[in-house]
Amino acid sequence: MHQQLTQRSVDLDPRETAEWLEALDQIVEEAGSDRVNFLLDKLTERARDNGVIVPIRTTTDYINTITVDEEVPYPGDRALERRLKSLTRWNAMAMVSHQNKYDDGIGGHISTYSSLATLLEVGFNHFFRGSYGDQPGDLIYFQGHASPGVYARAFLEGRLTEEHLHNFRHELREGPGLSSYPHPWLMKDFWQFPTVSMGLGPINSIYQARFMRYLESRGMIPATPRKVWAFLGDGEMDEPESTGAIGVAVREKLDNLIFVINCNLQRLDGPVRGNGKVIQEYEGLFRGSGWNVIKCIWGGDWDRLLLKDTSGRLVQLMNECVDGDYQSFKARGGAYVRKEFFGRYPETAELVADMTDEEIGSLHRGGHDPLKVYNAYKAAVEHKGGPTVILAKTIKGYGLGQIEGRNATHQQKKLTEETIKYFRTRFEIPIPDDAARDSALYRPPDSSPEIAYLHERRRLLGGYLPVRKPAPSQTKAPGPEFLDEFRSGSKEPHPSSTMAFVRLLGKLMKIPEVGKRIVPIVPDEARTFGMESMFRTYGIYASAGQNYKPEDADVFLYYKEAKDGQVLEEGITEGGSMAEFTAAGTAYANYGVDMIPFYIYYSMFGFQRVGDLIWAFADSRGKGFLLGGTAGRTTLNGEGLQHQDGHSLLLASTVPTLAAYDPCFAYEIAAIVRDGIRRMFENREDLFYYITVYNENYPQAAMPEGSEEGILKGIYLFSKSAIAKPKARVQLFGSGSIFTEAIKAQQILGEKYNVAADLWSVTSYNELRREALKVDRWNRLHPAEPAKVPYIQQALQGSEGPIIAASDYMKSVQDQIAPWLPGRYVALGTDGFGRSDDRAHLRAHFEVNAASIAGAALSKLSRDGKFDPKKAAKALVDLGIDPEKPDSATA
Ligand SMILES: Cc1ncc(C[n+]2csc(CCOP(=O)(O)OP(=O)(O)O)c2C)c(N)n1
Ligand SMILES: [Mg+2]
Repeated sequence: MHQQLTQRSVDLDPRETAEWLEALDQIVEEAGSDRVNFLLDKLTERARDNGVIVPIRTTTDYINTITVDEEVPYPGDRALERRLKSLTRWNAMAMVSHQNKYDDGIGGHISTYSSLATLLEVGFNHFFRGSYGDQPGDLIYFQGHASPGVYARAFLEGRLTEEHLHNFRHELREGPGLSSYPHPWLMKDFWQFPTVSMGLGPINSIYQARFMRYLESRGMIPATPRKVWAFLGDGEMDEPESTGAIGVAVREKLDNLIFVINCNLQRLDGPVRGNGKVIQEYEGLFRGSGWNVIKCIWGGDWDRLLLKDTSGRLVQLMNECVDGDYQSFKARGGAYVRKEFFGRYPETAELVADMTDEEIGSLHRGGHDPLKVYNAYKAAVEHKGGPTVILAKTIKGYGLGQIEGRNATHQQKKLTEETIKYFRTRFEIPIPDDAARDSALYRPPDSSPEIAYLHERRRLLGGYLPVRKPAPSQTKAPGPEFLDEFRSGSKEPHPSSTMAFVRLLGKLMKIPEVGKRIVPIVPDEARTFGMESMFRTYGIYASAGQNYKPEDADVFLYYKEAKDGQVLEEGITEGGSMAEFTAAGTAYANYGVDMIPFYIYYSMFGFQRVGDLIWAFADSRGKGFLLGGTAGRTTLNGEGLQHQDGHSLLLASTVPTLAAYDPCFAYEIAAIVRDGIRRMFENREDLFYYITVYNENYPQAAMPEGSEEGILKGIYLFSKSAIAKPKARVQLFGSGSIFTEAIKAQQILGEKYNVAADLWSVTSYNELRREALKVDRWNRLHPAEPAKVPYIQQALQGSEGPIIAASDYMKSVQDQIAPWLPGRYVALGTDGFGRSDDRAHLRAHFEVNAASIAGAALSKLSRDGKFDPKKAAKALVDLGIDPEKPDSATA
């Protein structure tokens, strides 16, 4: 294949070729591209009929996609822009180098930005819009490790001060600091998108572009030419998330999306594709998926050589060399390139006979040539009907002398004096030797032509970027009457908490002003959760509308797709759904509109599958509700080990801004959702919610008077035992579906053993622990003040006896509050792998059924000297518990 390709590049009969090409040009001109495609198809067909093997080619020669005669001249002041770029380069380098000199090992990256500088600067000077009239501007995902360059530009713009830059990676000192990478959590007025966990930028940006269309289609924002730009590393593209959703962008015709892949041919350890060509690989991948692919490989100084290349040998050579070669060419300089590259063929050696080694060594790559980059961007912005990817070839560590293109360049932080001097001379930074040695920052005065130019360009483009500017709240949370429907409990047939939630969501969607902001998101599980009626009522968002008659068209609740559909049916992609949830949950900041996403999914396929996307959501100050459906290790019967979730709550506890709840009853969910909307959207608090919902049907209880505060804080007394003269007293905690087992245990204990059991519904161990830790901390830091009492202890004030805390989650979830209940606490939970069986067997296996709860109560009472141990042992047997059965934790 390789041989075939290269042979094909050699033109055996240039005159004949010219005739064919001319004929083609004429048809392009006279009849347009449809006719050309028709003829090409016919030609291919005829060639195949004649026995010619026509390979399907998704790649083109290793040259620029945009030819010289297609280029427009550069519209900006090249000299001033070069100066600005050099200054940005300098300050980025100086900032990192300076910090590492004074704080050894503090880190930072120089070489990523040095490869990216032209790609960003052309964007800043000509493309990135800060606003569209009164609408927010373009959404830009910056390569995370290039943050020093973005800071350096903001410094030139006067948006960051010298103090900021001197506090790069010193966020905990006096004065404002700069975070290592883009983090909206740490720099909330600056960064919009956390991108440094490789692969999240690509998938999030695709769904951002899709969500932008959704908002436009639903009339939530006006349609603008706004773009989503994603700057990505070529190594980063290895992540499955990076390419996993590229088909979505084509299907959705996202011409508002531009990927720019910074192909510096290296990642952290070495070459991305030493034995191949990363640009060709991605060209094939993206073009094969239907993207508009623009390769920007060679700088303008190659044009002359390519023009002279009548033999086709130069293109052949370009095609032949692999990235490992190209990296060596850059790292080893001009003489080496003359010998090892051009020297391979007499024709190519001849092409550069009139050039010095130095000239050969400094032949540019496309990603470092502003004219080439400008033309690539222009073509991308003007492209209609689908997404564009620009594959720009660059040099890692560009301008850093000895470390240019070296395998170890990624980790370089401290530069030698010699490198700094070289850099200063190469980029003509007007600062004296000693200041250079000291990595001094440099900003010309505001009156200088370059700074004036910079401000003018940004003014024309509508403002500075990046900037994060949340709009004021537009949301009023539903009032207390929202709970009314759920206060009195359910009637037969009793619903599950999932059904109750779906009902609640429907109710919310009917409230004017709030309803239109709701974004239900499902990854092909709507029917699992009983949400299919929403398809018909609200429609499934489909950018193309519905161009077919649905199979179930004659049924009232048919599968309705619509351009203005409200439901986002993402298909089987938890990653994609999470990315969509992220776009929706940050719309308040990025588009200036409050959108309230509810993403409901199989709880098992949440945190452990897309945990990093959830982490990034938190970093983004995202707001919304995650609903872990089919929750619990024993409530989801039948499914087994890979479906039954007993730990998502524990994982949820690791996310600082996530309030996680494990409610049992409809009114609890209603209270949590109502308060959630109030806190997140009305009050603009930075948090989001995780709520488990189960698929077991049981009576939804009536709401106990005065329980709302406890529901939100994490615990409330559901019912006190009515036994008059009990032998002993215990407290039973229950969460989620397992609370129904605690209710049964209360009965068993009372009726069979005359033990009084008070019942507590624990909606959130996570929240209780957080509050208690906060109080403890305050007490620790204020030893001279009266100690405050954590809510969990306040709530349990005066309660008597041991506490048995059961849930459908691991014991560690319950154990979170054990430190505040010393000596009283027994946790029952679902440690261990799930099993395929029914609920009764599962709950017996994991020891979270009513019998196990009752047994645990008696056992603990006996240990406390409140119940005869022999009777307790007999009770266990009577309750059907085998004391010698295997431990589910290790079974
Ligand atoms: C998920 C993830 N894994 C690993 C890393 C560590 N890491 C940071 S940069 C980098 C190499 C990046 O290479 P590339 O994408 O080619 O970017 P370049 O710096 O070359 O522009 C790695 C592995 C990370 N940030 N995220
Ligand atoms: Mg790279």
